[in-house]
Amino acid sequence: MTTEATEGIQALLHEKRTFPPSAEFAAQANGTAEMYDRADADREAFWAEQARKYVRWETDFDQTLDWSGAPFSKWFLGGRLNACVNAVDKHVEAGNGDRVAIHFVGEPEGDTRDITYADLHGQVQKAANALADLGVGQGDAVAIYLPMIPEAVVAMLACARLGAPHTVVFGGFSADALRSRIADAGAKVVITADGGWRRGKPGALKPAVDAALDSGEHPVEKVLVVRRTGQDVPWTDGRDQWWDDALAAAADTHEAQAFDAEHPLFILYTSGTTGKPKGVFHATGGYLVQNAYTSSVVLDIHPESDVYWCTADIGWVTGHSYIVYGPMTLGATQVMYEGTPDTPHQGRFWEIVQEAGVTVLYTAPTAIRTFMKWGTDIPAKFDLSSLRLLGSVGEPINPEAWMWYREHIGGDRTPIVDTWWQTETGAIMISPLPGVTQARPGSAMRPIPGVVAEVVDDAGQPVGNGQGGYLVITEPWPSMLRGVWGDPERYRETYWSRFEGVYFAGDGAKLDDDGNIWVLGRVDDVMNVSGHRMSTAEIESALVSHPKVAEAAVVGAADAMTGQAICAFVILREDVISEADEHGEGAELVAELRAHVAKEIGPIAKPRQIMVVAELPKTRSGKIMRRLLKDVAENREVGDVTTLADSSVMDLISAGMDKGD
Ligand code: 6R9
Repeated sequence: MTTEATEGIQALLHEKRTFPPSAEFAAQANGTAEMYDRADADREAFWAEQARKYVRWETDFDQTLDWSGAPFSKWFLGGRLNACVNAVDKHVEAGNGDRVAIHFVGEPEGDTRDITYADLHGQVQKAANALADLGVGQGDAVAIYLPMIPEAVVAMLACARLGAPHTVVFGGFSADALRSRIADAGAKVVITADGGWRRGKPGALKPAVDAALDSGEHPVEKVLVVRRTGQDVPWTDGRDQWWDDALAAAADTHEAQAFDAEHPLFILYTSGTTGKPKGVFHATGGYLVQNAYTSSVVLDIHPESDVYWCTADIGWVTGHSYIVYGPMTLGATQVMYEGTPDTPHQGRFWEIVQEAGVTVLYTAPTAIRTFMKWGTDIPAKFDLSSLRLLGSVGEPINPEAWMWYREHIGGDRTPIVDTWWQTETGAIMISPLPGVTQARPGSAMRPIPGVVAEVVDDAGQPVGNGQGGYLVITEPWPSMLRGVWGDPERYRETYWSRFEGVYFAGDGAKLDDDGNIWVLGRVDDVMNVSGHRMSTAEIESALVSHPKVAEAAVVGAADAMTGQAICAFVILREDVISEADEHGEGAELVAELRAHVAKEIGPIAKPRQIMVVAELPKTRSGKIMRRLLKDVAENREVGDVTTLADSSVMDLISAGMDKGD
């Protein structure tokens, strides 16, 4: 992917704007320029320093890294720690028990709760005792299937306290998905809720657990049920127990034990390109170190003064790393929101920012583009002046969305950190340091101090500036996955076999003229049209740069003439579309958009087909499921939609397609 790929990415390479931090921001920032030099000079010493700075070790480690069994790594050998003690007890002992840990905002308006570190300390001890009473001990897996409520955090931390690896399954996943994860992890206990609030209505969760457990063999002995919505739930006596009752019956104090740095902290399932989901697992020490460090130097959290808000769901790795383990190890105050951005109105996020005085906001490009679609007048109604830093994660952020985010949310003032990382990397890997980097809209910029990444060609050779290739990590890092649960061979095969001795992330990337990294998206999203390789992200970016387009998804559909043909699905911006666009033939608009892409990238990038749609199929973590769009574009029956946030979206798109043809 050398010369061909770079032909197609020139459109992004012309982005030259840079945004340095203000002197005021730089002066207070946790991340500094000299960290790059120090990490380069002695990487292991640098990580050892971060480990001792951010994490409390009950027994100090005596060796930073053991890479002799590569690609299996061990970090902070001899060290012993407890992740829950780091996230909770440590802050109470330091006299910060009165600090709010979680400012919970439920979906129903007015349903808020402030939970201090001292409150949490009480709850995690009781929950740990309750789990221990059910027979959960070190090494026993626990499945967590909960909505975005504080009990999810308490449940995760109580497991960590016991050394019981948790596996959190998205509340939006089906009973089938839950069953396969429970079985693979060998979970003894499931923690769930009666239901959760979603778009003004209670949505049931418990029946999915029953369905998962009713169909055949499973290792589950007990189910703990949190009361959230108060709806009726089916009950299995002897197996099911209310969370409240279990906690009430449990002892108040729990003495935490320290575990080996390499003890597994959690398993999180993530879908690969084929086959069953992989159980990515992380080790306690290295994971905690890199998450606390990046929460400090990238998200710039100052625990004594910031109000931080990460909008991710806890069932996604971003929720694990940047709601629970990173910010809480620092002792941050954060907002946790249960609902969707448009319930009960499209200004809900900005209302929360205003009311809670949020200073650091971490969200996803898909959300930002949705806000763009809803129009700038909505955030303009709220006072967002408390914000001082914005973050982006999950997919490439196109320069237009980046600029909109900075201008309309950040008041043209805040730095933006576009953070590249994965479930597998455990923590942020490539990102600006907000007080140092002159960020360029659309680029994740450079590996953070301590991380070494490269862009390589097909043969594994580093590409030069201005060229594209594969993004690889060339040195081990503390929060790297320790493997695929129960399948060491799959770990080696999936991540370490494409290029000799380096980790291949699965993403394509390019270097701009200044050597900054632009992540283009998964290489399986790279199309080949008449022998030209093009990234779906790049064409999406061109489409979104048109004033009428809010969001776009592009897929390569099989084409007898050209190998693959570009098919685009676009959502229009509500505040700029005309009557004609909305109700007319649409043919003019489609021609206008094709011409726009041709102008931005070149005639070769003109989509064969552009479909105007009302919604795009997305997973609960906000990723567009291109596989489904490809089914539509190739006139196939639409495949498995179980991981969609809203499975009816595909019916609408397919119906529109039939009409359109
Ligand atoms: C944290 C998370 C990982 C994949 C990754 C890449 C995409 C994430 C990105 C980004 C471009 C960014 N991705 N952050 N692409 N720029 N800042 O999202 O984990 O769910 O495992 O997804 O997401 O394609 O490979 P995960």
